[in-house]
Amino acid sequence: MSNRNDASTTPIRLSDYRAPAWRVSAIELAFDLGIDTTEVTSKLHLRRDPDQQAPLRLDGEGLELLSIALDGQPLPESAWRYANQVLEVDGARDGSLLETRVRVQPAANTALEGLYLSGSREAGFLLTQCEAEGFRHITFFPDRPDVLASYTVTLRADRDRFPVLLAGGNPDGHGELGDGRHWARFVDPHPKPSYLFALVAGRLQHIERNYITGSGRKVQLVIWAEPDAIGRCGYAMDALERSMRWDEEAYGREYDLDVFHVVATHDFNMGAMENKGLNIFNAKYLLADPDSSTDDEYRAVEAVVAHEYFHNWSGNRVTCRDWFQLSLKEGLTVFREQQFSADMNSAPLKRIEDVALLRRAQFPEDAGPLAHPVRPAQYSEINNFYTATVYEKGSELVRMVAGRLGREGFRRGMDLYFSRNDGHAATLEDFLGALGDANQMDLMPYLAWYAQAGTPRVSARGHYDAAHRTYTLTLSQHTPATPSQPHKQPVPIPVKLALFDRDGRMLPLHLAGDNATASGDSERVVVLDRTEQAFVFQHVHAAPVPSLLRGFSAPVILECDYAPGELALLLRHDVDGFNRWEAGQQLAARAFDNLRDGKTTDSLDAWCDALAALFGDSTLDDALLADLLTPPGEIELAERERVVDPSHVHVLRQQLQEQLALRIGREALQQRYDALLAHTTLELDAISQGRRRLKRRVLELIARIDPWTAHTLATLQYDNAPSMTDRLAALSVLVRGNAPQARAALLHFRERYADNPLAMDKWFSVQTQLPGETVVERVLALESDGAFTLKNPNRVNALFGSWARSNPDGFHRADGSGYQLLAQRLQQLDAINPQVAARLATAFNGWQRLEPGRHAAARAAIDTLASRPGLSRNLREIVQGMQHG
Ligand code: B3K
Ligand code: ZN
Repeated sequence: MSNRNDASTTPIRLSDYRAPAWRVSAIELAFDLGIDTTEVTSKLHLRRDPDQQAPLRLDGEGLELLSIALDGQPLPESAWRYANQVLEVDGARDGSLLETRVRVQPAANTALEGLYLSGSREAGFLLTQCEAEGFRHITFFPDRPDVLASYTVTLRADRDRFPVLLAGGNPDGHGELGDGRHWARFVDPHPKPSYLFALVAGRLQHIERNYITGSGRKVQLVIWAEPDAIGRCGYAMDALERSMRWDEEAYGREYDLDVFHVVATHDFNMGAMENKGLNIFNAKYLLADPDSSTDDEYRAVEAVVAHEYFHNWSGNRVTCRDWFQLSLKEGLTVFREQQFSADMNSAPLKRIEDVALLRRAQFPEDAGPLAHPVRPAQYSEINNFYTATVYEKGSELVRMVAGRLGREGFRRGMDLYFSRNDGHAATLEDFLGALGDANQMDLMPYLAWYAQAGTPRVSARGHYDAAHRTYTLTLSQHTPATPSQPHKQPVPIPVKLALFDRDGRMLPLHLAGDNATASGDSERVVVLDRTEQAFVFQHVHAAPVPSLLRGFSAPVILECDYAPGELALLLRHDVDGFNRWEAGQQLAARAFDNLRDGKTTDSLDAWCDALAALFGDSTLDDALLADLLTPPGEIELAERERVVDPSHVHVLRQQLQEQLALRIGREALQQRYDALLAHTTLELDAISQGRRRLKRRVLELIARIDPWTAHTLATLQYDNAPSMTDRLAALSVLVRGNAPQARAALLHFRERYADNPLAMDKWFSVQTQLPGETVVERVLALESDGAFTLKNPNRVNALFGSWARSNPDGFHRADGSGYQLLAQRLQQLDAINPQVAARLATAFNGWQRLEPGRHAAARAAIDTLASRPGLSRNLREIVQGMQHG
């Protein structure tokens, strides 16, 4: 356990890991709950490791110690010391019982870690957030994930103020206490780490449903929310049931308690939390109704409900030995969630969405000052490592390995992983070991991926030998240096590929040296595990076009010397929906280069022509067409530049879309828009969602070439929209286009949704997407709106997060005003909520490659922030990383 005070940035290192000297077999907790003060009594049943001599040390932060007793005897002050967030106790032995009583202050807890108040003092409720190290804000404990204990939790509180009392585990009685107070007890039969502890208390309403597991056990599913939100929980309940069934069918995993509680809160630092038997959700990922949620939000609710549920096995039953193994549960659970979403919706669209996210969020992280391996070697503040690298790249690593094993092999490996490690705290070696052992395969070479930061670059060169009818594909890999990792090893890179002839047909593959069984298939995987390798395909009758990295078979950047016509061919003919989109993305990036360099328009022409042709193809799925019509985003395009001018990137991307719109033609666009509009519904099925997605994209393209018409259509769409998806799409077109109609629509939206915080977040965030100079002024104006507060993480992210992350042109103002504003707010926010401040500070990522003027301005803002006294460990680690990374 750590022994650090707030001023300390002494890193914790993976190489320093030691098994705990003291464990806790069981903990009995009793809470006397109150909003201003809550008292917590804890009884720890201690076990000592006979091979270690260390004294008993327990983590505890900000606790007021009221009493302490060992084995029934009150301890004199000389027998314990509480300093630097560690309580050291003399005289404990194996089997001792340590009893402490502490006082904490929920209403004063603005960091939303430990026990805190959500909402107002009058109407709000109490809840906890423990991962990663929040439990030490509640009581003294060895607060590390490899200490697994059985929990018995008793809650006592005023019945009127806290009619609902919940904790993880199964209910084990409740009753009255007299003088208006009542109690409830919960017992969790499954030993768990402290980060999975949770309680909730307050005035909440619920919906419930019985679920019968595959083996016939009855489980009560209950979703809790505040009275104004309970009507929006039905979709989450359906999603929960689908998730439970899916995990039984896909992985043979059943739920293991009698009850499963889920609670929604508006005050939460992240998306949701998988506490055992008592999941707690940011309302953003639980509540859904057509009037206030978009289609994307519906899918996010389904995905996050599934993600947290899947953690019950990948995270809770098998947990992490230490926080360096975080991706063991997060990468694996993201992967399982992605599989589930692909099964529930469209697999290619899901893959497109996931890869787009990886490129937008993880590749820049891997290329910037905060780059870190999926299993970091050290950290100062663990909450800073819940990153796209640990989650999204972590999931890609699982996907690669799963792809190597095939569906059945992976299932066999997962069964072995779960059975070997059930009830234990495991490592990534345990994971790869089980998957490998179940398949007689050595997967340890994949550990190199977990240890090495940076995105590998794979370059592919093809050579066709007409005389011998061979096609030689030479693949090589190189991973650029990242902070503190100058030299990189080659990693195993599975490249799934196919070859197309010039008519767009897939060719049978005969790889030299291959065994006969695989020969003749039209798709296969080759593994590049050295710096350079050549793969020779035989009996190839004409120079083929390779389709590489199909389905995005490895998280790398592929560089291939395609001619524009070859990419256009794949965009038209590839049967792999993902690779079809991918060909379009590559071609669009080259079209962007054409516009920037002004030398040729070959790629621009090929891209526009291919898409104009596809636009007229009525067999194409609307949602896929919408994605095909969307070029890579500004962040992704900027990643390709050596020196970045975000305004220039913005202008060029706009021109790219203008060229596309002109090529498709205003008439064709408007006809398509009208046809889609005629089908406007409220339905949530895939076809209706696809129509809305395409309608938005078409409207945005019209706006590039005929703003007046687009704004007229958008105003009508806004006024008549039956769903939030259509309403917000229209509002976004008006705002981004600086349309005169935007003002009235914004006023209307503000009034209509004043009482709906999640909809109000959208009102804030859409306005941060204003183009150009005026956005900093708009952000300042929005800050003084009565609905803005730095205390609510969703609101902070809606305003500052959306601005700094999703509007690069509006954040990176040439005069540095954007950087100064963000740095000032980060300092204020840090005093309220360090986790949210630290995450927002990562918006400075990429500053080193900015053009000289912005580079200097960003550096000045970062340095000024770094020099401020009293920064939290969270924010300081990020800001110093930005400076020195
Ligand atoms: N495990 C939580 C994240 C906890 C973040 C702590 N700072 C949510 C999830 O990944 O499921
Ligand atoms: Zn998770």
